[in-house]
Amino acid sequence: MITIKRDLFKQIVKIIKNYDEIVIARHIGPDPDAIASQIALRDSIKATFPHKKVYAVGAGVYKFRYLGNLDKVDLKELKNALLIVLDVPNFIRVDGIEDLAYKAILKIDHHPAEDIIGTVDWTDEGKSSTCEMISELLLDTKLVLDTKIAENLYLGIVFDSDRFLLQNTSLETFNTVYRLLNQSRINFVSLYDNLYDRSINEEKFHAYLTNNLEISDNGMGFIHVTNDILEKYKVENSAVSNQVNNFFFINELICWMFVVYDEKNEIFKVNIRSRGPIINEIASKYNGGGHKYASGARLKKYQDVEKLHQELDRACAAYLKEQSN
Ligand SMILES: [Mn+2]
Repeated sequence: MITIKRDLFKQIVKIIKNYDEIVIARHIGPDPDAIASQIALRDSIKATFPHKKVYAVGAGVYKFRYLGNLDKVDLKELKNALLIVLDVPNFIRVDGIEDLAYKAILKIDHHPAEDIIGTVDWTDEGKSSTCEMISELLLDTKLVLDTKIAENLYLGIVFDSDRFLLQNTSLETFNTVYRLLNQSRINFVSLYDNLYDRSINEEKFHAYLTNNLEISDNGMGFIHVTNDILEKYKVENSAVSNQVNNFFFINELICWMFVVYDEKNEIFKVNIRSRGPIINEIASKYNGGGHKYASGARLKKYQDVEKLHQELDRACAAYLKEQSN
């Protein structure tokens, strides 16, 4: 381990040691990486320092309940808390900390940095997942790593890297996964039942997306899923974002955006993936952001959805032109 990393890990353990009240938060609309990293780190800190009060906060998601329970706590009661922020770079997307007056922030994240700057800050865009980072931290410090913690971390890495298919997968990812599996000896194959469990309705909905995706000459895919369609296929709004990673490796498709209207928040939720042009810089102009090749946006007006679509299509055209040169 290089010295810079060792110093960083020392600082991380030190700030955790310094606080007896710790609140661990992550992004709204959480995925398995967000929830698994949060629960794994909570369980590890509690196992290492039994006297500490450690809470994993934010709204729970029923389908990820196998990862473990989140905590219900009156944050107003906490007077001297450390806030640990995982898997999210901006305050606006942190779930469940409105009532918390924290004293310091420890941030661990693999998204490009935005407005959250940790008192101790480990931001690394090169990592596949926050769970990969937490795995390294637990493997290389005295923080406890038990079976359940290792299972959660493995699931987060597998989910965010999409089974090591995505660009964010590195040699270090495999090295960390090897060390995680070697040390914990978990039965990782049996974990896929939970992660990939889905209904036939979701599978039929996937077929609907395939059949109705519009693809431009530039390889730009677009679909706006209306609420009628969600009702017809008896799937939740979140089924749209859950499907977006299933469209990689299609010959005619280099970038694609899925749009769905969130009635509760009166907003169009846009999910974008690319295996051509970099998209997060474009998404950031439309109230969005994320990773270079996996981004999203939230838009009030459908007009802006159309503008974003056009801009991405132009980026695809430019990408294709560059490739042919
Ligand atoms: Mn993540």
